[in-house]
Amino acid sequence: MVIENNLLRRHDQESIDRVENGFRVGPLAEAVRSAPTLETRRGLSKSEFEQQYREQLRPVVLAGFAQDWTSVQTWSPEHLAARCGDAEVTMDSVRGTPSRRVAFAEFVELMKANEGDAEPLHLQEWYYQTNAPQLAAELPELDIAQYDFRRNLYGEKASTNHQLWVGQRGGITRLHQDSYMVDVMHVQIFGTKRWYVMGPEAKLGADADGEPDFAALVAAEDTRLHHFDLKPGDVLYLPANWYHRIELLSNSIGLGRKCLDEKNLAMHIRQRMNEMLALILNYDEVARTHPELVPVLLTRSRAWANRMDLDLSRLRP
Ligand SMILES: O=C(O)CCC(=O)C(=O)O
Repeated sequence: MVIENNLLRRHDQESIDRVENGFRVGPLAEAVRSAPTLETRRGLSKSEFEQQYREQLRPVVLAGFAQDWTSVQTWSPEHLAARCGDAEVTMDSVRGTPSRRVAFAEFVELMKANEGDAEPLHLQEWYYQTNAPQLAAELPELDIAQYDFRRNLYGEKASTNHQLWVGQRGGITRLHQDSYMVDVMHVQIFGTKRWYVMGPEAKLGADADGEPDFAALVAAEDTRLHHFDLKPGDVLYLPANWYHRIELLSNSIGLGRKCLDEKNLAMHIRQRMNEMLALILNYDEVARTHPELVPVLLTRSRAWANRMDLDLSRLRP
């Protein structure tokens, strides 16, 4: 088995905890405080976005790009509880914490009862279109996101699997890269989130004592560490494979949507095939070496099959 040398890319709990700890104390925590903010543009046209950012793989914050959305102007956790309180959601699905299925209204009640020093509650990756599709009208398509090639690959349904992220001040989404070479296009709807991002080449190796070498990480030019705050109406574009970690500065609602750039198509397919072939042809080893990932991969594959209306009992439809 090949061991992943870059700690930022490992999925085991110990590595995730070590990276998270690096954001709290030591050289990375210090570097973050003086890290530059991400380039921010206001009033950018679609063609300017295409030429100056997407084609050049440059991340950018589009300030106020979604400021006219009804959701940005009217939503709050309480507002959503009144609109779709019965929808079942998975609370605290953050890695390492036990998750729990609750009705959305209950989640909001628990948030209210949980003010103070308690561990913040977080609802991550709520695929709201499955059980609260009425919300979609207030989260309109972004013209700058039309390039999402997943429509051509999987059909309209599978390409609109946007997620809502709803959480409480202090909540954290730990550093990760998104799978399958998709770009991040995140819309901040309510509250403020602080993002920490690093370029796809960022590498965290071990020092002479076998400890994570955060000093080397922050010294390397490739790391491209930035931090910035996303406010209601702002849209973030992060090209594929940029690492991101998020801290909720207040109670927050964000819309996570992904876009597959056609130039990443081959790598996207390769990753999905790798995943599926490993599960089919090498299940025992995958289950032994990545026990935490197996249920996630199975769930994801089932969700894709479902959205693509595949009949899994037949090989040729
Ligand atoms: O908002 C968050 O906490 C995480 C969002 C995220 O990781 C994404 O949109 O890719």
